[in-house]
Amino acid sequence: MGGHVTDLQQATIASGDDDARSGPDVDVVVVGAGIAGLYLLRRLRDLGISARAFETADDVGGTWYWNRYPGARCDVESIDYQYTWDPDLLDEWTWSERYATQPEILRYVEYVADKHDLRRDITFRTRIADARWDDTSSTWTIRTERVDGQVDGPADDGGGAAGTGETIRCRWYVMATGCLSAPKDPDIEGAGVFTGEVYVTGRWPHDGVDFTGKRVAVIGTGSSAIQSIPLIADEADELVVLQRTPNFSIPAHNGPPTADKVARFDGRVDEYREEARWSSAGVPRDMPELGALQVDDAARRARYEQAWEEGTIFSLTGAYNDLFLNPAANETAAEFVRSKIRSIVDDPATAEVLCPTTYPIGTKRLCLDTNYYETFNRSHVSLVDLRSEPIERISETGIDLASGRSLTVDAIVFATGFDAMTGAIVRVDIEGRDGVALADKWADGPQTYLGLMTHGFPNLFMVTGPQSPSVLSNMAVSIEQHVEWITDALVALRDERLDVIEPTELAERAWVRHTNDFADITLFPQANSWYMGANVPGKARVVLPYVGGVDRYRQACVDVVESGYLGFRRANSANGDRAGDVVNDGIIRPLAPDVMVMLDMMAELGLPPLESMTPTDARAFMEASAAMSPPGPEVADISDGTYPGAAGELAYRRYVPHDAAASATDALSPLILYFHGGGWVLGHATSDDAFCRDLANRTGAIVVSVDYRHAPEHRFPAAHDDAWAALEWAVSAAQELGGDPDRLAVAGWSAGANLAGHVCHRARDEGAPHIAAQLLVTPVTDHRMATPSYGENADGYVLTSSLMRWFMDHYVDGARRDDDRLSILHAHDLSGLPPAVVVTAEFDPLRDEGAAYADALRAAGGSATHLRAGGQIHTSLMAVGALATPAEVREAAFVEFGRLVD
Ligand code: N01
Repeated sequence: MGGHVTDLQQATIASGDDDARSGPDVDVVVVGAGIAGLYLLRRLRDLGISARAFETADDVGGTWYWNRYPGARCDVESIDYQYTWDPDLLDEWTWSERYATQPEILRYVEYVADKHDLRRDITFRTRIADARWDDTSSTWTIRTERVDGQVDGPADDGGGAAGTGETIRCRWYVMATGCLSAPKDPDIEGAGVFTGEVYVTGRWPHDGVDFTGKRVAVIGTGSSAIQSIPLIADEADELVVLQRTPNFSIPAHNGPPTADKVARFDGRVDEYREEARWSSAGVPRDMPELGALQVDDAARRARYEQAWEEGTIFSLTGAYNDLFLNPAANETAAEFVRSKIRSIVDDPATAEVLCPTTYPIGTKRLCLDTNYYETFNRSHVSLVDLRSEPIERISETGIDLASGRSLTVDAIVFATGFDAMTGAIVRVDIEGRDGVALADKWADGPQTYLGLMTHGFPNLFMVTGPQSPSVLSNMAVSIEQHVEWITDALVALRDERLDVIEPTELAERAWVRHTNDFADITLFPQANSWYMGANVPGKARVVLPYVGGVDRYRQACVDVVESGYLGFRRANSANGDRAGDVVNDGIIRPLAPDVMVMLDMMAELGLPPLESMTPTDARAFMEASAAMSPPGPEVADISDGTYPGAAGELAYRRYVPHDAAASATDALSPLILYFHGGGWVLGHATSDDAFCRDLANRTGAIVVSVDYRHAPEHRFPAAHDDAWAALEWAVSAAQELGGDPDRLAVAGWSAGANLAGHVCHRARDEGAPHIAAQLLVTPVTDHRMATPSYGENADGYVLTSSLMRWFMDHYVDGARRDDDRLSILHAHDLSGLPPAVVVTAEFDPLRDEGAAYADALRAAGGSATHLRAGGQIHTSLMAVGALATPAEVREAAFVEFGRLVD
């Protein structure tokens, strides 16, 4: 291989580097000859990039080579789970069932390997002993080990004895090792002492097993167990299933592909596949528009029945759009499946044990079965609930339970799962720059950029790595996407005469955060699942797959490339001093994920911009939107009234916090006078209702939200005059409102924050009243509308710069905008003002003027706490109950403000 010079090496050689001239032995080393490894080999070959693959097994197939247990099938329909890169395969291969069995899928993979002559690039019966990055030559040195004798496990789990291998130097190193290929170590005492037959589902004997006449125990009730149990029960004399956590399973209804599916696929294969690539799970589906709680019980039941009959892992949890977000919605689907279990299983006690109750449905991978629950109606099948009767140890003859019972069996089947997603990667000894071991870097959970690469390990790629959609998607689609992204990245390097690629620390940190934040807005973290690494003792508990969906993820990968490999350092290995490195540092998805989802939904609705409406229509539109928002937290009391504005009576709403009611004494609470947002044009005393409730509860203050006159009917300074009138009234009526006039504070959002800021100026100028503190949430402070944040956030984040101009134009003439009352940042004097808490949002045209105001208050000798809401937009903090990610900064602001007020 050493003498073989490819196009890619040629690009490096042309740069005149001596190290490169000797060249690596091969461009790419691929680990694994499963679905991913095979496509990678084919594509690299087509691109003129040399590659060698290493595989522990003695043939191709990956997961389909190892998982030969009875009943093993793919839980994604065969129409979806097949290669798309060779379109002729569709004519050459006919699947015999809707869900193909493992032997059929393995035959398919073998057929593809033969057809494309891929085995010639694969060294079988060989595992990777270690891999080391050399920063000087920018190559990986890989040492392999021959697996002599019995091959009974994937690369990294010690199957077979080790023999001498070889040492290969390559430029790029790709782990195509699969997400579920490293079996979990048996963590049951005595696992080695049993003298009967022992089987592990993920390493089933190639000749099959005959359980006829035998007493068999199956440990575990995940997908592998649920698929195999009915078939083992067909043969065994006695079968005992040991269950620690029950799983949700729905019937696969296997058979020929359904008419619906065929109609959707046939005759429009290319469109279908494009839909799959841009779908949320890698399978085309109609996305639900409704939440589960938006329909009545009968409609919901009918929808779930339909999903049950449909029989796909996506049908039930995809029945409504909030099943992964809202626990109450999820519970409706969970209870539906429990009712099915109770109706199928004859013995009520057994049925209850089989009913999952400790985690939301879908947060452990849903199973598809054929007669699983029915199997427990067979007289020779029994179930042990390990939660009430744990395993004490495995003995020579069977399994001893803590209850004192001993199960004597002839065979034990371990269906105990995998060290998923990271196991197969970190079990290989991989050392990156400065000798850092990947296993150490990932000790507290994987850190990747896009699940494709990891900082400090240049030129190391992962196919469907952690923090990519992988196991939450149709793997066939995700594998092809990754193989294509990786090979495109190599071609781009070649085109630009580069050969090193590595994510930056910033990009990686942001992606890890994005992945975790996304998981945190879903119910996934609530389950002790292998998605969370929770099935392996000692493994970091962190969400492993990217939960944002195949479509969003693919778009991120596309955007990274279209932005010139954003978040990557790329280099030519000939440039030892790094001077010529191409570094495009940055963050691909800086918006908080729930904000991103909300903006996507708004974009899909194609709403007209507010500034294209009349103020009347814009107000009606805002009212209609507000009606769909969550109501906000309960408070002890709400009352409405009017107060004397500068030109007549105006409305207010008073919120009594829980604490004030609980104390039920004559003691007065702090009083917060609140001014709503809406650009002096929109909104009213109750339009920020949810925020005011939260403000009251978290500060323990009485909050009084006041209306004021709006433009264009009432132009500047009408709203400012009303704000002052409201303050004077609040002081005089404080005790009546239950508030302490000596602990009076003001708060506001946006234009309302501008009013709150203004009344502080005027109270100082007039010597009274005393204002204890001011809370300014994304305030308007500067009339010029010319800060960098106006340019950066001009479009797309609800408050656009054109909408802000529309507000300003309606409220105040250009000539009057530098008035101190409006342009509080440029007021003649900023000293002597109440202590302030100023919150700014990263993606807000008003960000910089809010920050400048906090700075200016401090510069004038005052106190100002500035909280920056990273990843948030102008409206984020108001979305109480609707957006999860702004809650942290909102609470921090309330805590600080509450401290100042009290
Ligand atoms: O593994 P699992 P799996 N004592 O981790 C139990 C894919 N797959 O191999 O939940 C007692 O789901 C464990 O209990 P608990 C598919 O994505 C795909 O079945 O940890 N019990 C659990 O019940 C699937 O999700 C197909 O409390 C112990 C079981 O063992 C993934 O592979 C087919 C135990 C393990 O279930 C993994 O499925 C099969 C102990 N010490 C699998 N340790 C397809 O259709 C573990 N358990 C493509």
